[in-house]
Parts: sequence; C-alpha cells; structure tokens
Amino acid sequence: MSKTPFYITTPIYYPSDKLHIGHTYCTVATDAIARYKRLRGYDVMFLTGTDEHGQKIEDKAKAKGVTPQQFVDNIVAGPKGILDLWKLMNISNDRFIRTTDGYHMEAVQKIFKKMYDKGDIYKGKYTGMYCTPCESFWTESQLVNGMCPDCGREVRAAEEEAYFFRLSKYAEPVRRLLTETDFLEPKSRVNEMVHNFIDPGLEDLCVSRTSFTWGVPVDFDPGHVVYVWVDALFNYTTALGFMNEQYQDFEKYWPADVHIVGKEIVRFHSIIWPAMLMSMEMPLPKKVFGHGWLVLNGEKMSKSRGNIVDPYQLAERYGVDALRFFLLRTFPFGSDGNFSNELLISTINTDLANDLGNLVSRTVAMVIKYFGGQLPAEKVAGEPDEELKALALELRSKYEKAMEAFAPHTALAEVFKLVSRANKYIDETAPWVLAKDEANKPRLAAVMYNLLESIRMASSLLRPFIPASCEKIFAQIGAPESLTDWENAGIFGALPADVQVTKGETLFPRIDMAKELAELEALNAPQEPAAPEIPPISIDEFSKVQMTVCKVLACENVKKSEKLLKFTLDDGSGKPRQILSGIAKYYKPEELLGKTLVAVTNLPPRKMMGQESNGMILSAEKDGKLNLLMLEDSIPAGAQLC
Ligand code: ME8
Repeated sequence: MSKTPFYITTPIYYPSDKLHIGHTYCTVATDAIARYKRLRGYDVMFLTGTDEHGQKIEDKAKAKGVTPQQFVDNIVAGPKGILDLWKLMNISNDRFIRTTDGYHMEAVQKIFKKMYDKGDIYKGKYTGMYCTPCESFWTESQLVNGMCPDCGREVRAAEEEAYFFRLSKYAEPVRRLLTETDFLEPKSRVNEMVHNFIDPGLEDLCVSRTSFTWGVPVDFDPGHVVYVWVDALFNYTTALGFMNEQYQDFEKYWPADVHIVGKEIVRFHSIIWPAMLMSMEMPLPKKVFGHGWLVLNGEKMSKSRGNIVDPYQLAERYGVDALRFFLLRTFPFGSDGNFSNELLISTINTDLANDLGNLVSRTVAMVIKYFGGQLPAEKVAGEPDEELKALALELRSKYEKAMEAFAPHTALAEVFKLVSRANKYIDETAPWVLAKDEANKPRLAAVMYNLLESIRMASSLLRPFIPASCEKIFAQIGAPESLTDWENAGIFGALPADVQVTKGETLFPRIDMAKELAELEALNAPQEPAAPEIPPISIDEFSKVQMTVCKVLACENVKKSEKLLKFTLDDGSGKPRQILSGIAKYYKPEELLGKTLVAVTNLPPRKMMGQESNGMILSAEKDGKLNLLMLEDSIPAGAQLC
C-alpha cells in the first residue's frame, strides 16, 4: 500500500544576517513534526529554504561591496551559513529551495503573468509608507505611533508606479476560510487577523517594485520586479515543480498539509497567500500554524535589536539534541517563550541528565551488574508493574493527540511522566535489595525488563526530538531498529525476554550551572568597541614631532577649572615654558615639582581658560587611568626623544 503524502514547510529564511536561536526554534519544531509523521508512516515532504530577494539584501550587499548574489551565497552556503546550521541541528528537510534558483524565478514570472492575464493584477500608482526591513508597504492608519506595526522600526514615504493584486476581491472568501474552518491555528490568531486586517477592509496589495532591481523581473514590463512576498510565498509550490520542470511532485504533495510560520508572518500566510491561490484557482493549504517567538527579556530576538543567542555556541557546548529538546520541551509552541541560559541549563540537568540519562545508565548498569548484561527468560511479575505498564501503554495516544495538535511541549511532558515514573519504580522495587537473594533473580529480571521496555517506548517517541541520542539509547538497551517504530511504541513486551544490553557513554552530562553561567557571560560579554584605525605615517612625518625632556619648575591648579594644571617647565632653552594639561583629576600639583617629563614642544600655542599653553605633556591612558610619562632625573632638560 502506498504511503499517504504529508507536506510540511517552514518559512524560507532571509539570508540577511546570521540566523539565531529564534530561527532555529521554528525549524527544529517543524523537523520534529516531520520526523513524527515519518514515524507514523507518512510519505513526508519537508521543505525549507531561503528568501533571497528584496531591497534589504540589495542594500546590505552594496554596503559590503559585493554583488547581492555573492552576499546571499555566503550567508546561505558559506561557513556557518544557513545550510551548515541546519546540518548541525540535524534538520531532516527533504528539499531546500532558494528563491534565486532559476526554476523558481521563471515559475514566479509565469504565475505573475497568469494573475495579470486574469485581471487580478493591474497597474496603478502606489503612495504609502514602506518598511525596508520588513519589505512591507503600510497605510498611515496601519502604522503604530508612526512606526512599522510589525517590527516597530521607521518607515519612509514612498511612491511608485506599481502593479497591484486585487486582494479586496478575496476579502470575503478569506474571511470565511478563517472563521469557518480550521485553516489557521492557534485559534487566537484568527481574531487578530479578522479584526486587524479584514474588518477594516482589505486594500489591494502592491505587488511590484521599481525602486530596486534585486528581485524576479516582471517579464512583460521591464523595470518592475515582483514584490518579494509574492516571490517568496509561491516557493511552497515551485519547490514541488509547479510551473517548472525542476521537480515533479506537485500533484503528489499539493495542497500542503501545514505551513509552520512565526506569528509576525501569519498575515501573509493566512490572508495574502490564500487570496493569491484563489486567484490562481489552486487548492489551498490545509493549515497554517502560527507559533510564538523566543524572546529575551521580553523582546523578540533579532539581530537588529542586538539580543540574539547563537545556536552554534549552545550546540557546541551542550550538544545538538540537548538544544533541540530544550526548545521544544520548555515553550508552548503557540506562545512566546522567554529564553535564558539558566532555563536551558536547568532543563538539560533536570530532564535529560537526571531523569532520562540517569534512568538509562542506571538500568543498563544494573542489568550488567546483576545479569552480566543479558536478562534470563524467566521472570516474575510484582506489585508496581501494572501501574508502570499502564502509563507506558497510554503514552502513545496522548503523545499522538498532542503532536497532531502541534503541541510538542505537551507530547514531551507526557513522555517525561513515564520517564519519571520509571525512575520512581526503581526506588519502589529497590533492585539492589532484590539482588541480595539469589531466589529473587526472576523478580529482579522482571523489574529490569520493565525498565528496559519503558525506556524503549519512551525513546521511540522521543526520537523525533532527539534522534541521535535515541539511537544511542536503543544501542544501549539492545532494541533493534525494528522494535522502535510507531507500532511497537504502543506495545509493552516487544523486546525479547533475553534482551542484551551494552554499556555506553554518558548521554547527557550534568552541567555545573554557576560555572557555566559565568563562562557564558564571559564569552558573550559585549566586545569593547575596536580602537579606531589610525592610518600609518611615514618616518618623515614622525620626525616632525619634537619631543623634549622638561623639568617641572612650578605647577598649580588653574582657577575655576577642575581639569587643568598649569606647568612652568625648564625645557633646556633657558626660557621657562608654560603648558596647560588636563590632568588635575590624577595628580596634585605639589607631587609633580622637580619631576622629569616629556612634552611635545613644536605645537602652535593655544589658549585654555584664558591662559596660553605651549605644547603638550605626554601621558599614558587606559581604562580610565592616567600616568604621566616620567623619565629618570639624570636625563637633562632639553634632551630630545628620538
Ligand atoms: O519572515 N522566535 O523570514 P525570517 C521565533 N522570509 N521565531 C522566530 C524568531 C524568534 N525570535 N525570529 C525569527 C521571513 N523567527 C520571510 C518568510 S515565507 C514565504 C517568507 C521566525 O528569516 C519567524 O517568525 O525573518 C519566521 O517564521 C522565520 O523565523 C523566518 O524569519
């Protein structure tokens, strides 16, 4: 029997800056859902990619002195780029689309032309407020305090001859889609869309630009490029081969089962996207799920706010699975989640090191200690077994319900109820006491078997979240691949009675919270701004500076000045030299009498607080501390530094 197709997508990411853990959150969640569906036996198509056009990219490339293509190539495919990050995070996408791929661009041109021919795209003039970072036009009434309602940044007035999409025509069908079906979830987002965007009246959408060139050209009107969101949204179809020859999966996978997107782009996916698909007379995706943001101290993580957390750093320190797990275990997917290093470390320590890691290592160690690594077939059931088994047997359906509702955090919470119960079962059965009497061996074997089964069943369901760790667990508890599938996740007693275990590495080492927090703080401390680069000078230029050894004849504070000291110096010329220096904060005048200093003596005279200063006394300054440059008193006044 052929498998049922399941098509799931993440947004395609802007390669404008390095991706941060907020982006990782979205992709890891989608990956876990895709892996879950594969576990369920679906023929999954998991798509991600990059959204590479638009003014923002063009501007950034220009600022860097590279072409836009070079710029995006580096961020997408360069070292520690987007592709590298997904590889690191063990993302199992089946396809990756770049909107600069030729097949996609040609398809977008055809799509644009089709909507134009139909009369749903027409030429007009656009005047409005434009947010460059979001690539969005806004009307005055949509602005919040005069700023972009999405990102809160400045907008600028813009006027262009442009093409428009008749979004207004689709207002009612889109309203019905949102209010009468389960198209958009969580439900809380439906009200937001209807009240904020549809109720005030949907205006036609500006879908071409003439102010820059980095985009898909409108082939029938040179000078216009297709609005980046039209270009971007259709990626979900072109990546399957819609209106192109690159792929042939459109019939099989379209309509998408779910688009997973962040909450700030729900508007594009739940209003503009279905309207354009209606115009194209194409089936609509079955669902759009708008997840929340990872925030840091209440603010969305984003490069421009300078509050990003680097996924590379965390994955390198704690392991990819620990990071994947933390993201999905901690935060309800539909709501915002406040990231902190403390939370990350305590989740790893509590759930992974103490609960799961400990359960596996203790169980395996006991099977080795009491049975040489292989259980005997003979077993005797006992008191708390049934409760443990019942929990294990209920788990799969609870987990399924949560995963189907896009609630991975709930699914994980269910799995960890079993993990905790199994740990408690060890305390209740006290295997170390049973082991004291040879006659208890069949009972002890049953306890061990029940633990191994609980671990197997829990780990089969943890696999979409922490795939690499689960492989290690299966190897340790002697569970072959065939017993870790969905079907066996619902069966207690699948492992052979004489199962053999193998000691393995520690799965999740405990982290010393205080030490780790201090290290992270040091690593991520804001860098001191780099000293401005001083251009080199020639030796001739340097030799023009006259630096003369001077003896301090007199020194006093300058009246009404907190900063200045007035020096009378012997510079060897026979005539006293007066220099004012802003060092009163650091020295008392009397400390300096008779000292041997160095002064630049060929500067033009200048007036300070009404007094003339003829030169500059040299000193050294760092971190708010200042020291005058003092020489040995044996060096005579008038000697030149060379
Ligand atoms: O929006 N927490 O790209 P993008 C959670 N190119 N999710 C976050 C996040 C955070 N702090 N920061 C970003 C785009 N994201 C468009 C998509 S799709 C046809 C075009 C999520 O790189 C964000 O919500 O700005 C979005 O879902 C995804 O990362 C890509 O964001």
